[in-house]
Amino acid sequence: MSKPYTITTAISYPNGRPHIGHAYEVIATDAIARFQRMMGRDVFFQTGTDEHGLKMAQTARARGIEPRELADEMSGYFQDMDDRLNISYDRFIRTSEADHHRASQAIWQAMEKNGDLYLGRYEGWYSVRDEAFYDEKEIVEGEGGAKLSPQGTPVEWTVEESWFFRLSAYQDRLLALYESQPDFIRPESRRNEILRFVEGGLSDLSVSRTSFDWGVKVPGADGHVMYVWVDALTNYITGCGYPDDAERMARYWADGGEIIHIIGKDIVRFHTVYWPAFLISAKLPLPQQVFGHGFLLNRGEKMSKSLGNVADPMELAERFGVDQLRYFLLSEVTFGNDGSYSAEAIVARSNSDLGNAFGNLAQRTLSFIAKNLEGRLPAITGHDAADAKLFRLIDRAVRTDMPAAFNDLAPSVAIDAWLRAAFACNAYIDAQAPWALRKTDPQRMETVLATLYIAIAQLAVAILPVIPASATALLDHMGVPADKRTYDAIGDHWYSDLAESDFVLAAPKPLFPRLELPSDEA
Ligand code: ME8
Repeated sequence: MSKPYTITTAISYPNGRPHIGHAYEVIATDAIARFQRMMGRDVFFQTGTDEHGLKMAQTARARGIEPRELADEMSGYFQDMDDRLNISYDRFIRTSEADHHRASQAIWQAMEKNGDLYLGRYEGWYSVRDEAFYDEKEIVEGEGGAKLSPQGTPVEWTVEESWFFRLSAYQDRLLALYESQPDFIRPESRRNEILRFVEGGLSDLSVSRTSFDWGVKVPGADGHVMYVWVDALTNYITGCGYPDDAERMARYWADGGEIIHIIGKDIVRFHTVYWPAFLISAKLPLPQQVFGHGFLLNRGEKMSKSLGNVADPMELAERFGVDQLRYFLLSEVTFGNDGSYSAEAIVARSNSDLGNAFGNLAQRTLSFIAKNLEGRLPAITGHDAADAKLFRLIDRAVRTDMPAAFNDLAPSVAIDAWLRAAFACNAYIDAQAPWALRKTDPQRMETVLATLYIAIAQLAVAILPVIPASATALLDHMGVPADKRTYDAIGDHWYSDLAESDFVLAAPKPLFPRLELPSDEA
């Protein structure tokens, strides 16, 4: 049995409804988790909501409700979105849950035992929007002399009694980590950013707050709640059984284990500086990799509530289809780079790749069989060189190129290999022209159709992580046995058994109906 595979998204602030950036992150992570499961891995996939902190407290106050009420309401929208988008999470964690409070207090005590926590007084800048402390040297001047964080968010001068974490003592250990585990931070551009930041020297980190009480209580320190990022980061080990379930920890959060955090580029510092320092201090294993994906922009512009261009992922899924949206986001954007989306780009992608390249291929082939052979699967009478060439090409895409790309967290590269294989099938069908063979060589026609049937099934399996519902519907329709729906098993000889069984192929319905844009958007 291969090693377990732990993969997580960031946990989102439920101070508003989910936006397309949240959908993007969880879809990408879901595709990778689904891929790993298909490779036979024991996967633990966690996502959820980050419910404490000042941002939540202030949003709730502005609405005249309690933070818990806000969290309950909004967290529900995130879960609904995940379920609607077919996200195969194993746990949806909410940081307000009891086991998470227990885990956060346990890691706190472990860091305290290691001598890394001390009581002091924080005087400095804080950004509520980022829930982040900034050094004086990082602050920039905005319009009218306003003080801004390097992310461009407003900061306020904050003075309060606070516990500190001795982050300054971790500079060398962190640099040694980045050196010995070059893939700890990906992509490369993010790694360089963090290297420069840590090489510049680290200040101790304020890790508790006394000016509000919406958070995890600091053990033994009345009036203190943990800084929201301390508890937020801890969510990853809560889900792995920390601190009570040693067996589960050994499975999903072990030294040398494969533990991957998928997050956005704006929160790489928290995950690659603070988080490993907390874990080293608490004597816990470190993740293997933190991947900071890019941002999604609306037609190239940053989304913001004031611009009114924040896309609702549920609306897009409703309008274009869940798999169409998933496919678009994963194929259009190179993982790690920023990307742009627009209604017309989703429509164009879906029509060209899913509709024309793959959907039509399946539609043409299956309806031809259903009609001309009355649903009996075509017989194979000796494959020729063209068939063998097509099989080799698909085998390479499905069993070599796509797994390599998914393993490398590069879904767009995997999709590219898949699409090229679909193009090859289209070229094959045009060259072989089975409709012409019907009169001249019906035996060869059957072999060609059978070759296509097998090829289409292989392509459907290979794209399962990206468009699980449509690919499953197609495989069900085609009668492909459930135990053959993996990258390895789909190359087995299941076809002749199916052809000899009493399976009858029904006339197919179009998988990806052509999408149209309303004329005012075209
Ligand atoms: O940062 N495009 O929560 P969050 C792509 N609670 N990704 C985006 C995006 C965009 N336009 N906007 C945001 C938090 N994201 C913390 C995380 S983890 C222990 C705590 C990504 O709701 C963002 O980078 O602001 C992050 O990975 C995730 O969405 C949640 O963002």
